Amino acid sequence: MAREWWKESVVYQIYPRSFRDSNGDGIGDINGIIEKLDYLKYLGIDVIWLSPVYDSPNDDNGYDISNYQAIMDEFGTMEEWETLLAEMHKRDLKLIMDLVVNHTSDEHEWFVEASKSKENKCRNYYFFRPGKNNLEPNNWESVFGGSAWRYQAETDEYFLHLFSKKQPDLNWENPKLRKEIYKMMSWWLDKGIDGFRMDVINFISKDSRLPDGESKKGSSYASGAKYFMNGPKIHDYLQEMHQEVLKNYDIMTVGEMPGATPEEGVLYTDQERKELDMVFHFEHMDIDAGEDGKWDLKDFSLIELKEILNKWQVALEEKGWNSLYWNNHDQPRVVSRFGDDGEYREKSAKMLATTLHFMKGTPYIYQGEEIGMTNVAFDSIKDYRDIETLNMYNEKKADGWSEDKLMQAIHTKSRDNARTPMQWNESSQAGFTTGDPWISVNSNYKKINAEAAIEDENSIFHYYRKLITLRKTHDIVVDGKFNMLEKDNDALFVYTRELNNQQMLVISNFTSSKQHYSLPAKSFEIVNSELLISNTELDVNNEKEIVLSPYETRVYFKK
Ligand code: TEU
Ligand code: CA
Repeated sequence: MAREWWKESVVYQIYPRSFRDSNGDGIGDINGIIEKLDYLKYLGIDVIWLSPVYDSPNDDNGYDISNYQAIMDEFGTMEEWETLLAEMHKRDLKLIMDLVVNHTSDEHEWFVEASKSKENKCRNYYFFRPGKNNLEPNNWESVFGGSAWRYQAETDEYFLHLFSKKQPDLNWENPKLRKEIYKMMSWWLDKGIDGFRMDVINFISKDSRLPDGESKKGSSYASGAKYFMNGPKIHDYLQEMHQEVLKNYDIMTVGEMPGATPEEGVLYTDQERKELDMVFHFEHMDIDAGEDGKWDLKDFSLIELKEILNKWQVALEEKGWNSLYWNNHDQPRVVSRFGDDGEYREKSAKMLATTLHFMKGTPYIYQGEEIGMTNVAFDSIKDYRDIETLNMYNEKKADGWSEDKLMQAIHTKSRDNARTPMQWNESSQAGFTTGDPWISVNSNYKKINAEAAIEDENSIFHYYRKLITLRKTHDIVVDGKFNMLEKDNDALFVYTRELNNQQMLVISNFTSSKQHYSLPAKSFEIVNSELLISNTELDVNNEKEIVLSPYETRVYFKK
């Protein structure tokens, strides 16, 4: 069946600051990535999503861009970036870059210009508004805490920043601004990149009235999400972007869409609508958050997780395409979050990978996931670097949270869990740097590192290689229809895939205890099926009743 290359691909996300430092300044860089391309090729991935490497003051580690067409000095030069792209293409690896166009850095020349006067030609590239009754123009809060508005005395107005104070939002209502963005996108695509991951792209259309959000009890600010998520003109802008830029290239696009529903996911990814190819939704990333948001810790429910993933599989079955991910640079590490990073670390990491990779969609592997890297638990807030974490610490401390409660929330949910340096080997600093790393290495690196994983044929790393190979050798993994079983089972994640007369059955035990399961005769004929992969040594004789050991996973296949 002829299909787009990105439907068959496995994507690996690199957070450059933490991947590999080649010059000893403690910061990952482009030459460090070049050093590791053979490792990535050996893993078997096809595409690399590179988090931002553009000029940036690093208020939000590169997601605050001051020049879209220059490489951040700490990461290297444009020539080194060109070499990276050439070396990737030489290895038949594709590169998608991170497109961050909901906002720029406040050090971007557009913003520097815009700040000079209300009449400046760039003023309307951003949201500048007068205050109201000595308050901000509305009551929206920033994703990183506090007001989403920052006052500028020079012109006696406020500007909108949904993220940090140094990340002013771009005004997409302005056709001149949109044209500048499209020109920049084409400039990168003409260099030969293979697509974009688009940062909070469903935030770019705001309700132009910028109305107040519903105030929360005891908080002076409110979420404005309903007025900027999936906003009034988002589809117009994406279709215009497709018409002006995207349609001219054989590329892949994935939109990061906090707050998107499956129904919106179809609108964004139905190829006939000529918008994007796939989206990252967040519904499964919010299930261990209470009503006060991510820091309000809550145990996750497997039934809810299955409900959400099933909803997205079913909604995008006919039209649209799913991204499949557990991890990225903003999320805690999945083996600590939904698995067991203690006794069953390796087994649960393999189970989680199996459960994800046999669903329908394009799977994403975040750096370190392939070796089962875990969350980190630094003793002191001084060891943390992420602006979201540091703002939360100060804000909640002022609200009276104890040090224990603060650190427990940070250990569980901080984005720095994903940003400790990649663990390459057991030498000092895990082989990430010969200098002092910008953030400390997780102390478990002597046990958990790529070199040890490559040497151990039963490692998570080699298990990921098998998963990727199975995707390449079995059409059913890409094209098969998904069907969730055992929806009300709070211990087992069970589903089938079907393609013509082929069938696949995936069974995963999400618990640390044994689980009994009677194979579903009607939806999968176990007889004459083969065991495709498992994280457990099994003497399978196609019995009807099975007992799954802790975190055991099995995949049966029948053609
Ligand atoms: O993230 C968007 C986003 O919503 C994140 O803030 C995420 O949901 C949250 O941090 C989870 O705690 C994108 C980038 O991935 C993130 O790194 C940036 O900080 C953010 O946009 C602003 O560019
Ligand atoms: Ca470096």
